[in-house]
Amino acid sequence: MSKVALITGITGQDGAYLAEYLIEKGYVVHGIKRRASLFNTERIDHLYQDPQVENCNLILHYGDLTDSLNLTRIIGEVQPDEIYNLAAMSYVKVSFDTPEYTANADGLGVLRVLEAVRLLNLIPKTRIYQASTSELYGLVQEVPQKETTPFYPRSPYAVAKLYGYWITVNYREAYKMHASNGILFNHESPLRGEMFVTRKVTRAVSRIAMGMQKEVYMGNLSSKRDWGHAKDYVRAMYLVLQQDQPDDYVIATGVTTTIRDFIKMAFAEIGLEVIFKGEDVNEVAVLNFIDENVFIEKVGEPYLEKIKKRIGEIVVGVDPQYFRPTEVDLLIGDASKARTQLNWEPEYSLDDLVKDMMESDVKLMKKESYLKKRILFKKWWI
Ligand code: NAP
Ligand code: F7E
Repeated sequence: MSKVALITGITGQDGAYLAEYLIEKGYVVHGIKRRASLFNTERIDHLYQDPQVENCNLILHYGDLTDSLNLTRIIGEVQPDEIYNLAAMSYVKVSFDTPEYTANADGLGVLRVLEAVRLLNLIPKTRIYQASTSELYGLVQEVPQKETTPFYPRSPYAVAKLYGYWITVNYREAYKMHASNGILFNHESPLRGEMFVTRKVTRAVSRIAMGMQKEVYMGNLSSKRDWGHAKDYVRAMYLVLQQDQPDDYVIATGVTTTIRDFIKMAFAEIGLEVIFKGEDVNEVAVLNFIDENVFIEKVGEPYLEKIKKRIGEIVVGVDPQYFRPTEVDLLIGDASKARTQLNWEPEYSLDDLVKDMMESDVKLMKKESYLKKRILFKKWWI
């Protein structure tokens, strides 16, 4: 008999990779998808099967983490062996604009899932993974951060996730649920949402290289993040639920990098060197040097003449609209517990991640420029 998993947030970055991973392992995967005016299933379209297909192994349900009746009905119908609660309003900056909704979806949403499992008498059967986050550490109280580091959330998103973390622990202790938190540090991929900093950078660098865009405006260039690859991190989620005992785990690479250095790495990946000058809101990056062989190999000869004319010009600036009211300056995780108990190791380095994202975005932008598709790049939300 195949195991049955239910993934909330299946249309997101992690939901898509996790669905693919579990289907490869022979699971039947059910996913909860919000109703939207567009399909919004691009990340999982390659996995989709019509429900009429025999032994269909991906089944989607309309639902929302703010709707407990609907969650209880779906969980009752699906009778999952494992629930991965990945759905969330996950963009920290927007949580300052929509704090009440964020608390509802990211905080109370977790309670709704746990309570549905309890009310449906599924505790002996269903294991629950809660998508907790390194944002819980916020104003960090210890470096590096591990499972025992005190939390100090710095955004409505992180405060909502704090509730999600503790209600998961409480249901585990109160009702003996197999409910675990993965405290995941930032993880990225070619499927990362375009508003998050790494993807914003890899898209912009690809477009600048092809002459589709002059420059990109960023927020705080000095904050530091511990970035891993989402493919490694969904594997950790799976491992968390395969343990006999539920527990909480930090998942991180142990390497931290500034936004500024990530930008340099993205340009360097396609043979472009940028130099940062100035300070604070006046900081800029200027195109300094082109390794023509690398550029031709990674981007293509037709784009070379145009980019050569841009040497000495500004390609990155700062716009304070991207600053946050309270910032998380430094994240670096210690995943020793996951390494020892889950036997989890990341396979991708930061270099591998940058390469994967740049290759994908160069390809994507070439296709979009060929199709002359209008890319809404300069919209304020990215
Ligand atoms: P993501 O790409 O933003 O995906 C979030 C998913 O949640 C999407 O499928 C979204 O649906 C869905 N969603 C949002 N609000 C919902 C609601 N009210 N009801 C039902 N579904 C809803 O996020 P991700 O990067 O995959 O992250 C997955 C989870 O891990 C999130 O909980 C996030 O907070 C957490 N996390 C992420 C990271 C990271 O670095 N990626 C690190 C730590 C923790 P739409 O497609 O319709 O928007
Ligand atoms: O910002 C700085 C920004 O939006 C990273 C979510 O998945 O990971 C993510 O949250 C850093 C911050 O991710 C821009 O100020 C500078 O310091 O990519 P981000 P995040 O806020 O760390 C955690 C673990 C989650 O749980 C969340 O769900 O980059 N930054 N300039 C910028 N950030 C953005 N987005 N855009 C900029 O222009």
